[in-house]
Amino acid sequence: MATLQATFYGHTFDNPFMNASGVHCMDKTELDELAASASGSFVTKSATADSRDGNPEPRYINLELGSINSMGLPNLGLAYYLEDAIKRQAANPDTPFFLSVASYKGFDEYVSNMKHIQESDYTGLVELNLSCPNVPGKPQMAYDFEDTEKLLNEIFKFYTKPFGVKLPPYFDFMHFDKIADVLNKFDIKFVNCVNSVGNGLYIDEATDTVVIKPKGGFGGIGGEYIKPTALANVRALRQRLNPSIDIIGTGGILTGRDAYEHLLCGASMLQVGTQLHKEGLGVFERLNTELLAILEAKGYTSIADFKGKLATLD
Ligand code: RRO
Repeated sequence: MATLQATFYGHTFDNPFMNASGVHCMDKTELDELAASASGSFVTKSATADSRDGNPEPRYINLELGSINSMGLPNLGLAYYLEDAIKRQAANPDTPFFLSVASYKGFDEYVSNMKHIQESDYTGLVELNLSCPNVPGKPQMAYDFEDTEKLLNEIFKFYTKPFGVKLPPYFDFMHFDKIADVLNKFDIKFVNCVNSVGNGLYIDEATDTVVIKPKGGFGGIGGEYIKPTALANVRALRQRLNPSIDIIGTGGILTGRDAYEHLLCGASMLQVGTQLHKEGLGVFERLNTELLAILEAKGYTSIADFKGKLATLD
């Protein structure tokens, strides 16, 4: 009998599946529902220092092959998620989850948000989102390699708890090399590849208009459209990062086969965004069943049997 148990930063999860931040994780009720679902773990909506309403609607649309969004970091504020996280951790110390933290204002807010967490009683995992594509007028932190290094230097001056970074997709080997060089200088515990493919544009065939209101219709693309890019980023970073840095694979996971491919590329945990939005929490049960069937058909007994073992043709 095969197991889907996932090992990640010294923790063992029942299975590698979790939500991607932004989907079904805005408040305590949604987080409770995730915790009670067949997901192996979960992550909170990326928090900013102050609560935010986000960008004007419509700001998220499901498409045949994925989704487009420009939510603009709507969230209930870091204090809300942190207080809830402290309570959850105290109630279930052996059930780790991820607290996602971002910044709307840039560098200084990233630092002060991490200080806030450092000074709190929360000792669990933090996913530092360096890749929100939807803040009008603000570039993504992780596309600026110098600033990313400066930020991590600043954070490591005071931060002592485990954290990882959520990255945008990169599209050039030079950029894979550069971000890996930066990240390998620090004791980060994981990277998450990838956030949505930033600033795509979808046009409605019936109306000849864009489909979301913010930023003239430009928004982050998720779902089926982005699986090859996501797999490339997981694989390229697995080949370049220190082995102690685990990888969360995110992007285009609709089926057990998609999950299996992310694991082959070297992911240890898997996040589901668009398909969770489309299908609801039942997606986790289905993905578990489909992935387990693949392991059994191939004669594997655990994820360790094939994780990172993608074959090439040379
Ligand atoms: O809230 C958003 O607009 C958003 C965020 Br913070 C993110 O990291 N990725 C995304 O696609 N949307």
